[in-house]
Amino acid sequence: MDEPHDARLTVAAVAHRLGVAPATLRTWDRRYGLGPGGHTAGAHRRYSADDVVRLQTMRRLIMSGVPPGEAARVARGQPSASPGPAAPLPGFDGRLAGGGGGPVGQVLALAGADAAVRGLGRAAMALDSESVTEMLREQVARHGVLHTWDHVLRPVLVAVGARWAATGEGVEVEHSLSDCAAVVLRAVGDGVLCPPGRRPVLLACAPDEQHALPLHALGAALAERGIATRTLGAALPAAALEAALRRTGAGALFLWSCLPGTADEQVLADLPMTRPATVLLVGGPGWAVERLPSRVTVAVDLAHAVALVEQALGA
Ligand code: B12
Repeated sequence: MDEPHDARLTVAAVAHRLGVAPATLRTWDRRYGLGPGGHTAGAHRRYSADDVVRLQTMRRLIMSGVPPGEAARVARGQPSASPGPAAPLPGFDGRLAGGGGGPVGQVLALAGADAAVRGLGRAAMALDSESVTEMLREQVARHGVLHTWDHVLRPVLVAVGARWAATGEGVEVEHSLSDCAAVVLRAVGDGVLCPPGRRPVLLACAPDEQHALPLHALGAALAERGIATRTLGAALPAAALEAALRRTGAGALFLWSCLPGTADEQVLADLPMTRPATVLLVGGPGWAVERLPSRVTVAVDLAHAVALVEQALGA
């Protein structure tokens, strides 16, 4: 039986209920035929209870990692307004990392990624820090820091960054995910000490550079190999970097810059010449390699940075 027209929901109301943007609903209508049933051109778009159930299924399956076309096929085939869960597709467990209740409704471009990456992406988007932390802890314990960084965490970070670049949204996801990751990565170094007589390894960000996570990844990867580091964190002013170098007589210094605006190559040129010399290493897309002083070595990825520090220490 048809519902009265005013019992039906507007695009805005459905979008709110599902936690997706109204534009997403219009795309699902246009691209996948998941629009309001009985909608005729010119009339106001109103969704019935059946339509909403189909859209809920669509959202739930996409959040589980099912490609949208496949999710739409299942959702379109849904016969009635029963709000029960859609049958899971093979390979997808149909659960939302955030518990399934809240208005998550936003996905990262992680098509083709493996289950660990998609799971982390879902939990990150749901701001579910307990799950994010647990998943990262498990990955590090099972596969180590290098694998976890390059094959699990980094793909999600890149996708979150790409989403921000495309929509201007998700800074809260960047903060939450980075915070959880920093907690897990820093814990790897617990109990790893710098042996007496060994010159310390300093890790720092360039002045004004807030992207400190790669420092924690490097610290953790070195800790796994028994090498302790001292992390000076985000946005270290040039004078503080110089003071730290003088006071510690570091054996190696690694300086990270993600943004060209934070990478001042002169900071490196101005560092004091310690004796024996500190090995100067940099990493991150911010640096203009041609402007770096000749005594500076560029690390291209995490494994390379680890190898360069090990080499600097003669390990
Ligand atoms: C998390 C994050 C944040 C967090 C940082 C929290 C923290 N504690 O670190 C917060 C929210 C603070 C933040 C702030 C900002 N961010 Co931000 N952020 C990111 C994000 C998602 C991850 C950063 C990261 O860890 N990158 C490291 C890895 C994951 O990046 P990658 O590209 O795979 O790395 C390459 C190399 O660097 C190298 N590599 C990878 N890992 C390692 C490790 C080592 C040791 C080595 C040597 C090399 C190496 O291999 C890769 C191939 O080249 C990136 C997205 C991105 N793609 O990086 C954006 C991103 C870096 N941010 C960006 C921007 C614009 C900002 C802001 C200006 C605005 C904003 N989004 O809020 C501010 C600037 C703050 C500042 N002054 O520094 C842009 C930068 C664009 C540009 N090139 O100018 C990015 C790229 C997002 C985007 N796609 O546009 N951000």
